[in-house]
Amino acid sequence: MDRTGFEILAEKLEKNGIDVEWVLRELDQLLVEVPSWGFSKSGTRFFSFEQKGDARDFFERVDDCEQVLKYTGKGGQICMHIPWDQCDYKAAREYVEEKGMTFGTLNTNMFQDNDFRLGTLANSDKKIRKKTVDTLNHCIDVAHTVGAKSLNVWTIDGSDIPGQNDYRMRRKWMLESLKEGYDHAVSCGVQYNIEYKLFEPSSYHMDIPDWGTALYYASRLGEQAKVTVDLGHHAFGVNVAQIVSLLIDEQRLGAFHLNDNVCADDDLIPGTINPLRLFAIENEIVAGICEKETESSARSVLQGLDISFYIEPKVEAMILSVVNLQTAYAKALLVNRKKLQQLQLDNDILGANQCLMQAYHTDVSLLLEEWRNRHGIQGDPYTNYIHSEYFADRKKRG
Ligand code: PSV
Ligand code: MN
Ligand code: MN
Repeated sequence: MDRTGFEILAEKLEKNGIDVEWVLRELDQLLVEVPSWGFSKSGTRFFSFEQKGDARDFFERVDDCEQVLKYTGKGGQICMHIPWDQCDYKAAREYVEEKGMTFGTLNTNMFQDNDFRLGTLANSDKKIRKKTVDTLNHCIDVAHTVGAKSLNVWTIDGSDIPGQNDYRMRRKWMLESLKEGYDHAVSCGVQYNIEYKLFEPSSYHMDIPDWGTALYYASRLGEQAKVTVDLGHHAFGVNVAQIVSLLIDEQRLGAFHLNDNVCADDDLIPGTINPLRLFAIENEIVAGICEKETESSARSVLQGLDISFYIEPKVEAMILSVVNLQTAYAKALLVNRKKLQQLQLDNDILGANQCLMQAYHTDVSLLLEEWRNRHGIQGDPYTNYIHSEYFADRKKRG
């Protein structure tokens, strides 16, 4: 009998020292969190274009997310967003669980309120800080109600011109407020992830601009506080893979917000602009998994997507996002680590690069197809979805 394309690939990989069954098992473990907000109308500060069929509430977002799971085999964890997903939370939990899905990280935004014009957790006004902490604690209660294991805290706090704010005072207020939320999160068994961002909405300074500051707060709070790395939140040229490796070593990498970008925080499909960067990041996760000391911290990293598609069709773009992430992860699993380590120790610069790039350049589509087949999914996720009944029906939404 003729050998299948997968069998030929597997033989080639085994010859290069890769245990293909191990790779397939590791693909099982990849945990992808899908953002509810990726299925709804979204845009820039100038305008949001409406597309027929955009999800109108949390329940429709769950329906859309279920399609991603159905066609890719991943994405059964949906991330809720407050205030965008305000609803009957008990009903939401039942709805998600009935579909065999779970709740991923609960995300918070505290900016859609005039009171937050000059900041939230680090606002100079004690009353506003209290209001923010109350909002944060409410989100933690919601996380508890729906069964979400972690909370993502991202704040808008910052300033726009020199002299506007006192950094020291704001650091003190930020720490105090974060601590109140942290204590409540710990009492509810909810992990606390702090997300940093270099810019936006403020342009002169942000109170949590980078991984170092986020790690500073996390360390001051306690073990349950971790850092969220959003790929769109750095200065140009920053090596995100290096940040990831350090945070894994420190047991402080809580989650990713995966996306891609050209100019800034563009929230594009991961791997469409810079697939090598995505691969390099996933490579650090796999490297962490392969070491005894870091295995559990690397395994527990939540591979969340944070994408707000501007003009792309939503479910299709989310399916491609998941497939791109699986692709990068599968390639990272194909790195011959022993060989790479030896080449690095030998200071064989180009040899080490070739070893890494050999994995990157491997076409893993047949490997992913085999993985999907073993999970009862036949064919290409994107093509299958656009030929589905759901795809046609979705356009009929009001
Ligand atoms: C901010 O840019 C951010 O990355 C935060 O994670 C928010 O929660 C998300 O985008 C959606 O606004
Ligand atoms: Mn984000
Ligand atoms: Mn962002």
